Amino acid sequence: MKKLLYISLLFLLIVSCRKNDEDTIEGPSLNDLYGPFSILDSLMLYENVNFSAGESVAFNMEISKKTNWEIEIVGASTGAKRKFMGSDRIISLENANWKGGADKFPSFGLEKSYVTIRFPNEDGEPTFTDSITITGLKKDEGTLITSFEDGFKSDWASFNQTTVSGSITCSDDNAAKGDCYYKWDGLVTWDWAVGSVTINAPESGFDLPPNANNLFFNMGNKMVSNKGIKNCFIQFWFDEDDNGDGVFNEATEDRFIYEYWYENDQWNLISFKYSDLKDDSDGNLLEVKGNGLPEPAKLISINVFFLANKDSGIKSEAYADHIIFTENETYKP
Ligand SMILES: [Ca+2]
Ligand SMILES: [Ca+2]
Ligand SMILES: [Ca+2]
Repeated sequence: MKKLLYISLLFLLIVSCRKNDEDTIEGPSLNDLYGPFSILDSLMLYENVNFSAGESVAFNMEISKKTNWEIEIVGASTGAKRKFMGSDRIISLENANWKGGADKFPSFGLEKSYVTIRFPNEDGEPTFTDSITITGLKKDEGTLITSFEDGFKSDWASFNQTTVSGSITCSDDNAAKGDCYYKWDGLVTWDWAVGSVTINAPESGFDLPPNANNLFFNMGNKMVSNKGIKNCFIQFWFDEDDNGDGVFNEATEDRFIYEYWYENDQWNLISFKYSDLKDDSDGNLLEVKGNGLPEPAKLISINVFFLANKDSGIKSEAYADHIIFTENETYKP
């Protein structure tokens, strides 16, 4: 009995030592450094995925050692991109579970998407490719104001300089999400103002959650021509019906103005907390005519205004798409 106890104690000791060794060794194991690379359990993707039905894509794969891998998914017609990276030996839904989102605008559409898996640190940089067709889009969280998919609403208004065409444009594969977006295009040599679209709330209002502190405004924007740092920007007007009489009075009610200046010529997500509208970019209280409180429930109009340098001598072109409010976090394209 005593002997048996010794033996089992010894055994326990060895096991625990081994375990300890593995846990405390710093850096990669010999197998990870010098072991042969092979795929033990290869990737098997379904033909289709319907994200709107709650499906997702898990890139299940098992390899012989820990090594860096990257999975890149690219939408065939949108060019949308999503990337996963890691170094675990087992790739599973724990570290690579695609729920239909892109890393940034443009978003994926109903399209074929190409999957490439690379192992950049292995001999010959082995690469695997596959594809999967998206038959249903991921569901957006939040309150969608418009993605410009359903035409110009009767509540809305627009302004364009005489030389500018500003309108909803569809089916040219340039949208940030869906098929359509809003586009301004024209040469304006006498004014920074190019054009604007005013999204007035329908009779029933925008139906936004009341708390400005966890509510984010989001919109996709792309500057295409007459671009450059300090050369063009989008100016938003958020008009609130502070007294609740159904109309906005410029002299007595809050118009919060927010400016987004050019950063690069890709689709960008403009995103900020609604409560941040009370301050200017230096953190000083914005001077407004109403009660000075950003109140989403009182918002009755959003004006999206494109301005660009009048002295540059070239036409100004910019796109806007997918205006959506989200709670607690920014929009995920
Ligand atoms: Ca759209
Ligand atoms: Ca009013
Ligand atoms: Ca207010």
